[in-house]
Amino acid sequence: MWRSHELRPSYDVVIIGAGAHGLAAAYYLGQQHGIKNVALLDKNYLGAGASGRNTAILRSNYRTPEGIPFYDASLKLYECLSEELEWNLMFSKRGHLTLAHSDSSVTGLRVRAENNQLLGVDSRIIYPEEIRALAPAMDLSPAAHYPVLAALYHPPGGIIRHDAVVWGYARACDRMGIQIHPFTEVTGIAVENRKVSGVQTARGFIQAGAVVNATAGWATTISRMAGVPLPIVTHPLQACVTEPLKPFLDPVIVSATLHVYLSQTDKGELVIGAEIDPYQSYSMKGTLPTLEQMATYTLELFPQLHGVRVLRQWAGVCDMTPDFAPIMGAASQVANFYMDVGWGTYGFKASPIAGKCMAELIATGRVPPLIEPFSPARFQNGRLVGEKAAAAVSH
Ligand code: PYC
Repeated sequence: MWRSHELRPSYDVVIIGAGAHGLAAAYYLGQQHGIKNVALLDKNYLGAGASGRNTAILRSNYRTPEGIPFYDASLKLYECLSEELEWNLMFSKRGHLTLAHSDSSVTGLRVRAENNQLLGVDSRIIYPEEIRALAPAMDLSPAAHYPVLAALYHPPGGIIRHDAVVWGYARACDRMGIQIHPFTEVTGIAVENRKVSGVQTARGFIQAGAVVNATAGWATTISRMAGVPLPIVTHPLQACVTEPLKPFLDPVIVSATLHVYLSQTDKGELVIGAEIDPYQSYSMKGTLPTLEQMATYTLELFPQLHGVRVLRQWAGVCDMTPDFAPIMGAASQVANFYMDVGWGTYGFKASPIAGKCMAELIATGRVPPLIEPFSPARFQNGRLVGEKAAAAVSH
């Protein structure tokens, strides 16, 4: 899939973080811009971070005029990615339902549906009769604790095999001669005359023409090494998977009110996710209270699942920004240092378009219009992108 290498003394671009974002940036640097003297460094195995820990949901039903076209472009890249990478990523476009349990949620989802439609994204409000047709196993009775009043239906949403995304990009990078270095921790970033010039790793020093921070939950620890502060805090996000069941659930189901979202994999397991942990931490372990919450809230929607066994539980760490939108662009404090961070709970869905835009920025020096709104400068000029209301995860 990809080869091991000695570190070269110097690379045109060093990408820290070999998850889906870092790999996608490397892939598009090579594929679109012919820049192949690129190293991807990761302190762990490929996909050990958020790329292998998310609940593999793809969607573009965001809320803001900045977020909607960006995630839509990502979904469109995902649609063609199996063919492009010659690797079956098992994208299963089964539709995505965000449930409303109160009148105010219905109003919020209606605004989202209208924003989506105005920007060409397929989303609409549906009511219990149509919800029942899409998810007949869900409890839609008016007597439920939190009756389902309506849902935002987003047919192009679905799930994908997240490890395959990592492996597919990694194989394609390797085929272009881009070097992937797992288990190569970055311990320092060299800055000379306000320019990043190289990276100190546990395997030695390497010079770099440009350095990209694509380290998700560890984003602040890396950017601090370059003297670049970030308005980011790291919170764990937990998920679990059950034993396989006969297929009974087609769409992805999300309830922010119940702090839960779930889907059934092609193998039959239920993948269930929680809200972010309410404290900052780098822990990637599951906790019993959150497991109890995930089970309780899932049973509110699917009471028939009592007795189903949970096979595994885990956490990933999320880089949360104040406005729930990412930070993408060049640092203003030091030259040659680029950030693809602040993804919070949305990062995996954005991997292809984030990588493509970062590659364009690094190769051409021009900021692609799609990522202009996510510039780090927005925290100085007050132009925040309020994407919180489009979260599947309640915060
Ligand atoms: O935004 O769809 C989402 C999501 C699901 C899990 C975490 N984020």
